[in-house]
Amino acid sequence: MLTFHDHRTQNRRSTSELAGGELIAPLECPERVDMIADRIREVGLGDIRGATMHGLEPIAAVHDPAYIDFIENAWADWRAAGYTGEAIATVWPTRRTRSDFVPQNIDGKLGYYALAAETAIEAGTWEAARASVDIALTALDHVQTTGEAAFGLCRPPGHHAAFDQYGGYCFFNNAAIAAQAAREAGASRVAILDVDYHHGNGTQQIFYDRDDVLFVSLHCDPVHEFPHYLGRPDERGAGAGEGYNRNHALPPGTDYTTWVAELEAAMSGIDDYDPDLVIVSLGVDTFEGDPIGSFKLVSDDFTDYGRRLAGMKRPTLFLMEGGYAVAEIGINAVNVLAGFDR
Ligand code: Q9C
Ligand code: ZN
Repeated sequence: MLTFHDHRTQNRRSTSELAGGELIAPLECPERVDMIADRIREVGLGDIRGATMHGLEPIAAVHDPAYIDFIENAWADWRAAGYTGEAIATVWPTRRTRSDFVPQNIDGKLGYYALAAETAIEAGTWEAARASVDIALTALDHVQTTGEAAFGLCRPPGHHAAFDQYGGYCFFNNAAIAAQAAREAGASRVAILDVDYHHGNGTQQIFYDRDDVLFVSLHCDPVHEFPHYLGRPDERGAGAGEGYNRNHALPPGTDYTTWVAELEAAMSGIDDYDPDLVIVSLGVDTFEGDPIGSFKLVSDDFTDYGRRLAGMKRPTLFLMEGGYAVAEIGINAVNVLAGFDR
């Protein structure tokens, strides 16, 4: 399988993640992609090719143009306000305040557009987030022109990013942008299968009232886990999208036997939908050694489910999402891809 990547992703070098009341070194670090790329070369998965620029139009087909402007200018606005640390939201529109206007002040803007405080914006964020989208769209181009599967080694991840919100380490929703681009290029139905440990709240929201993009997610029940306020099984879509959003919420500590039974159910639903393209939001934070996940998958389990995904026999685009056990992230992510190719 071919991999697509772009070194501009390494421009995101945040030094601060708000966690447990402290600023820690961010879990979503540049070394994550180095480990995956090293493993791809080690096992000979296939070539790693560069990404081509796709511009802002495909991003604006999914995200609010004012939000895109905000991500572009947030760091400069923050610096202009005289702040020396990284840009972190500290105040939010909440129940019984207003959210029908965007404040002009940078602190107000940050809270308006942030869905969580752990994710800081810094000098390289805009360029890296755009590169991540270009990777996804270049990998999509390959799937569409050849029918072969492809891997977009995206970073930063995307599935928490909504129409006009960033957070959970995500800025632009790579999978949603690729799904929309595939629709515009002629695919009738696209399925997004999100296997990251966390619920893909952003992807769900973007397609919630649509039946042309099916969103299916396996994740830790949000009652117990980030993103906390979305991802329950009774969220099934709205209007024309009713029935086209499927949340498989699993308890903390879920092991592979339970997880893979749920994956089989999810894949059977995708098969019934008969999509022209399957986009896999590939988070490997389901690994037993993940520092923020609680699931119990071992490295061989990733190979096993990669093989099962190939059984769907659909054009497939893999896009990297989460996974924070840096020492094993390459083994686990590449096991899925190698299992698929087997
Ligand atoms: N102190 C993705 O996997 N909360 N994002 C972490 C630990 C944020 C995960 C709490 C988790 C975001 C793409
Ligand atoms: Zn995750």
